[in-house]
Parts: sequence; C-alpha cells; structure tokens
Amino acid sequence: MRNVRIIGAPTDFGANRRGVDMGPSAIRYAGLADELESADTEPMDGGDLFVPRAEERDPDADAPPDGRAKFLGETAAVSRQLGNEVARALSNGETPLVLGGDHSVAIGSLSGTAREADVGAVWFDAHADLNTPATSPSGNIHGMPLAAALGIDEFADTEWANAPRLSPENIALVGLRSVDPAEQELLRERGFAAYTMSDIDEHGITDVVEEALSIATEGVDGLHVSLDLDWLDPNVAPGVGTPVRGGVTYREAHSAMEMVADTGVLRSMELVEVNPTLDQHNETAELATELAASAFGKRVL
Ligand code: B3U
Ligand code: MN
Ligand code: MN
Repeated sequence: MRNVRIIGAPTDFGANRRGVDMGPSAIRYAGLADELESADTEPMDGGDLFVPRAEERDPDADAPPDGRAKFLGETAAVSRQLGNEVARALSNGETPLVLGGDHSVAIGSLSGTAREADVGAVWFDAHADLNTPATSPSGNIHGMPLAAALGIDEFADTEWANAPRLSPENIALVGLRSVDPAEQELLRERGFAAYTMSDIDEHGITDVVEEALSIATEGVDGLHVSLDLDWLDPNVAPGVGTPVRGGVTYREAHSAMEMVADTGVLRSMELVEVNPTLDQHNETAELATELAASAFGKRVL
C-alpha cells in the first residue's frame, strides 16, 4: 500500500489575492484523508510548514536586481523547508502530497522531488508559470515557479529554486489559456510540450493527456504532478485566486488524473491555489481531494 505524506504549505506570498494560505485547512476539512483511504493509500499527515504572515513582512525587502519578485526572501525560506520535507518523505518510501498555498510552493516540491532522481512533470494549469522577475507583469512569484525550477534567466544561479534533475524535455503543460507574451516566446523558443485548451477541444482530453504523460515520463525515474485548481473551469472550481474562463470540466479533470494513476510512476504531487475566501461551500477544496484520489488510483469498480 502506498503511504501518502501530506505536507501543508500555507503560503500566499506568491499570489496577489489573499486567502490561498487557507488552502491546506480547507482541503483537509473537505475530507482529504478519507478520499486518500478510498484510493487504497495510507495518508500520513505531517501538518503544516511554518510560514510567517505576509502582513509582518515587507514584500520588497529582498527585491531582485532586475524586475520584481515580491516576498523573494520568504519564498526562498519556504522553498528550502519544503524541499527538505519532500526529500525526506521520499527517502522514507512515502509519496509527498503538498497542499498549497499559492503555486510558488512548486519550487520547493520540485527541488525536493528532483534531488535524488530524474523527474518529469506535468503542469495542469490555465497559466504557464514561466515568468521571471524581469518579465513578470505582477511581481507575483506564483507566476514564476516553473522558470525558477528550470533556472531560466535570472533564476540561473538561484540554488534554492533550481531542480537540476528536472529536465526540460520531460515537462508538459496542459490546459493553457492565459499566457503572457514573454512566456509565449519561451514556450516557442525552448520547445516545451505545451497544450492549450484549443488542443483539448480539438483532440480530446485523453489524447492530449496521454501525449503529455508519455513526454513527462520518458526515460525518467518518476513523475511530478502539479495541479493548479485554476486549470478547471471556474464553474466547477470557483475558489481559486485567478480564475480564467474556459477551463476543463469536472469529468475531463478526473479522466486526466486517472490517467496519471495509470502511469504507475507518480512520485509526488501538489494541489495549489485553492482560495477558500472565494469558494462556495468549500467545493473547490472538495474537488481537490477527489482529484488527488483519482491520481492515486481510486476507481469506481
Ligand atoms: N501570468 C500572470 C498571471 C498568473 C500566473 N499565475 C497565476 N496568475 N495564478 C503573472 O502574474 O505572472
Ligand atoms: Mn499556476
Ligand atoms: Mn494558474
């Protein structure tokens, strides 16, 4: 039986809308442990990382020389902690399930999961999260984690952010519908496997996810799944920081997560950007628990 190590990372440093720091509580309250048990896994909850309140800090105290990245020092501290927790869970034979928090927590998850193994990743998100401090329109680090982990441009020597054993050929982004100009350029230039909502409309979710998973798992030891709840349509996931219309449906999302389970190589996963202050009756948090269960192998029959 798979032991799933739940690690709460209640950050909202990376987001411009307050409230995602309540994500870990909301996801647990929605019944995460029961859902994971129904997927025949053994949930082990290690609690939350210590994260200071944003109000106590100056967002620009550690401003980078070029551009803007708010709460950079705080994000570095959380990323280091989380990277260590993720690596420790893996070395104990557990599968880390990180609960965000905003998407900047992916920096820590990726650095931890790609420490002792070659890892591929699928990024289920409306956004590409490939900005850098110089290109970011917002200065919010939740729009930068993939660039940080890959060491792109200003992140080249950012030791706490880089995930050296995460290889760009094994990254696939799925569900894109809000991409900034600099991100478009990067996606084109560096040849990442990137699938937009139009690709899903044209080819169907199963074909797109099959291709994404085969790219991400080719020749690596394991797969990281980064699930930003804004990947889904706001009709079914209203409780997210940056909703974008035209996302995947409830059934498409489950189908994709079932395909993740079928790879048999899921190594680590995160559920991010749940914002309980914008949610309706905790339904987005509930959906997050269900999708995790599907990714860990829950089946009806
Ligand atoms: N690309 C924009 C918006 C954004 C990215 N991720 C989220 N929003 N959730 C930015 O600010 O980088
Ligand atoms: Mn994201
Ligand atoms: Mn997003």
